[in-house]
Amino acid sequence: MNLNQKNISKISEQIPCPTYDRSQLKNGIVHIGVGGFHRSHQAYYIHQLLEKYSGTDWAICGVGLREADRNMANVLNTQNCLYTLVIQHPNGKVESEVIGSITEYLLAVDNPQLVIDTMAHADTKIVSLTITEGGYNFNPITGDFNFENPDIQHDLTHPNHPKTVYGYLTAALRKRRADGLPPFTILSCDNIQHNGDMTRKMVLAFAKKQDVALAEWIAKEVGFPNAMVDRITPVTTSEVTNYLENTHGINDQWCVVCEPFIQWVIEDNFSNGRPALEKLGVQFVPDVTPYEKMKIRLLNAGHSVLGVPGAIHGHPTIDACMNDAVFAKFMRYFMDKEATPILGKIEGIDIEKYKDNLEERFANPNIKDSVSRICSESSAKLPKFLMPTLRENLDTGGSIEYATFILAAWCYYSDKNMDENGVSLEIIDVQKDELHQAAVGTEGNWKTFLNQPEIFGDLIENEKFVKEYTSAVQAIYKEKNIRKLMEDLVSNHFSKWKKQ
Ligand code: CS2
Repeated sequence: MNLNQKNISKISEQIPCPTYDRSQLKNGIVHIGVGGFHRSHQAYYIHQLLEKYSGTDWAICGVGLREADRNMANVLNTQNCLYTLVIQHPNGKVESEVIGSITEYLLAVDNPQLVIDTMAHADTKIVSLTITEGGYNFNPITGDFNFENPDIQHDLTHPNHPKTVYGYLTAALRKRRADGLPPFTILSCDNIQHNGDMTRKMVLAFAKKQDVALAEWIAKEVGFPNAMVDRITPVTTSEVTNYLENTHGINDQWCVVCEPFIQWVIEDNFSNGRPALEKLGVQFVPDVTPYEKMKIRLLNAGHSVLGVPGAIHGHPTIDACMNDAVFAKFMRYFMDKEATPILGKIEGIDIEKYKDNLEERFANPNIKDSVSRICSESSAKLPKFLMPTLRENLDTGGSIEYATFILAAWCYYSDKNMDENGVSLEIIDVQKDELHQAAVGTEGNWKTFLNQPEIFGDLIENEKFVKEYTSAVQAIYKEKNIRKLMEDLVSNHFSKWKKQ
């Protein structure tokens, strides 16, 4: 059975399918960046809203901005935008459900005007984004908008034929303003602290260059809620696709697999209405800062702390890392000794429980979250997830050895391109070549990798950090046994290699 609207009644004999009338839905949300995460998280919440409560206003029109999204467009369009969400519990229980909240998928490169018109349509109340941590186009050192990006320059001179998210957002807002419509809310769903404030700063910088009056209108009228999003969503593998085919006879070309845990905390700052997501457990709070900081500094950083050395050692997945007592302990010590002291107390949250729960989530044996996904785009992730904790500990005199060890491991990973067993690594990073170039030659100059100010800022000038980094990187290159060094660190025998 191919997954599509026509086959829904047959498929519903196998697994739950939308019971609401999809043909009656209006697209209140346009979402840019329809990856696995959007489909396991926001689209799942909206699906539940449509399923449990009446209302037709908040369906989703998905948008892909890049040529690389063509495959997704083809699959979703042949499946009437239906897909199966496969929720994998740690005890082996599997819950599969067909999600129907996305009603349309547009590939922007094929018809930019259609995307602008859809965003500018009166029904659209929210434009949400998962464009990845690296997708916001800011200069990592200054935090300012990067006008040097050729695509941005193109968008500034071709306002009606944009390529970037900023070109689309401003083109659609310009049209709404001219049409006398209220603007949509811009809702970032990426793992960046103060993601709403940051998006606002970027949109305003771009808009101001194009049209000062438009920028003023945006500044006054558009809501940019900060939000914390959470659900671990690994890359879909053929194992999951085959599972659906073999167990239920469903042919879904791009199902999504995820953990049972789900969380969304949002500042209630919407300029044009919002769905009643609180009915589904979404938390609306006045200030999301403590939640996002906790999530990014523990969960996302914790992932990298396992993933980077995991890749070098040859652990294929995060649960395999957690199954290795040395890795699990190393990650917990990082959280306890370096991340937690910086977080301080968070009102209403038991941090110890939060960390215990993270350990369980990471160890879920049915998630199989590949370390290659976790290490992907480390050049955008580590400066956001890990380095702020390191810097704050440098300022306060706190421990830096775990975070620093991970940066040293990242140098080795970027340099060697293969694990310690000689198996080549799948490195996915837009900066892959630059990282490799920066790491080559480490053995002649131990701190050469730090000569990347766009990533490390001025850390190379910090004596304490450089000393710690140099001993870690030397040990990793010389010992060629990262697990052993991690074991030394967690069992306090580290003086052995630190003195070298
Ligand atoms: C991961 C996240 O990208 C990463 O490295 O830490 O994708 C993580 O799985 C999600 O943020 C979970 O909510």
